[in-house]
Amino acid sequence: MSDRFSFAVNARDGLARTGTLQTTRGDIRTPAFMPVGTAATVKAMLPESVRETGADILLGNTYHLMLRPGAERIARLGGLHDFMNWQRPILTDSGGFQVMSLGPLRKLTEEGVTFASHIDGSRHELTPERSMEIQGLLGSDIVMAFDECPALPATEETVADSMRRSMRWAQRSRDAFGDRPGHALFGIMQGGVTRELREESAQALTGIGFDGYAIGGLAVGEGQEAMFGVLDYAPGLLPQDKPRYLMGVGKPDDIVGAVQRGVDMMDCVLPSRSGRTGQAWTRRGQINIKNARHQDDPRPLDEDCTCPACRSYSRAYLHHVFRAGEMISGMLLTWHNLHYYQDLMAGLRDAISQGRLDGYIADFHAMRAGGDI
Ligand code: PRF
Ligand code: ZN
Repeated sequence: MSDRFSFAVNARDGLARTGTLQTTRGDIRTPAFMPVGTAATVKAMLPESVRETGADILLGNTYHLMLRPGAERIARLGGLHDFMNWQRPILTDSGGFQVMSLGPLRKLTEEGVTFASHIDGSRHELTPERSMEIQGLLGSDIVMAFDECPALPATEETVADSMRRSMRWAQRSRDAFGDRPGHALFGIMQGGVTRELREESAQALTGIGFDGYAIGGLAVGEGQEAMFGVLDYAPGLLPQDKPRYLMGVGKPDDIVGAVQRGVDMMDCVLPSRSGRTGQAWTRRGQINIKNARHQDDPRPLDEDCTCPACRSYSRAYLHHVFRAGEMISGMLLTWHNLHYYQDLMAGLRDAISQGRLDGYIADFHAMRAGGDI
């Protein structure tokens, strides 16, 4: 690990922690939510607007960028930060998870995975070594080990075999990554919802040694109760002094529950994707802006929100532009949702620092109404 990448826990409240991840491209305040910038853009947002919502770091995807525009091209153009005009930290996912969920005609072997592009059908291969190479070409600050994530429910044997292969791939990822000062490599725990498999996976990863540890293989159809069941013990299997990243999570109440159980980082397409489909997330619950009952409503989405959508536009306007298919609809709702998510993270960080997380979480749940508000 480089001395230019470090993690310090500043305060704890129960199992929750707040801290700072230092990188050469700036600090990441944890617990952190990472907006997803799959195709070298957080859809519908300028990078400076993403920053204004409070994001310290973005997530990018090996799978999408290797297919279009290509990792070698991005490297020739100066790397992903310059290419997309985001100079702060970027974490890139390693591609295996996206191949399995998006790539047709995929074939998994011990070596890696071959698949057809979802864009033009061309054939490609990803291995731990190639994934490390691509993430290096992109210039990612936090590189993820190459893993495989089985969809749940799956038999325990399937989950065990897959986890053990991911651990062999984790070692190959570590070897291929080598020593890259200023760049971090995170391992990814697998093992489904089986405690013994999670323990075996944690042991394998800590034996190899990573700069941070992700909890993968959750939020893949097991439901929140089963996910929290794993999160009740999984963070505790990982080193106390390293960041823990829960991949692909989640809804606001998933995030709150994960932070309460000791998770430091998360990412999810939900705030950006649902912004484009007319869903707004607020402290009081969800708003479906498509609903006709908003068409005469002069109020903002949330009176207390300071985002541009809430400062300057009514629900009636947001309803209108959504119905009319105007681009500003996705822009405003995405901005609001990302702002809400970052506000939530800032609230969690403050509450942990001040030792009042339980009260914060009680208020969080009490404020929320069911259904469309
Ligand atoms: N592995 C990787 N990326 C992921 C996941 C995983 O298990 C998940 C599971 N929720 C989301 N993204 N590499
Ligand atoms: Zn708002």
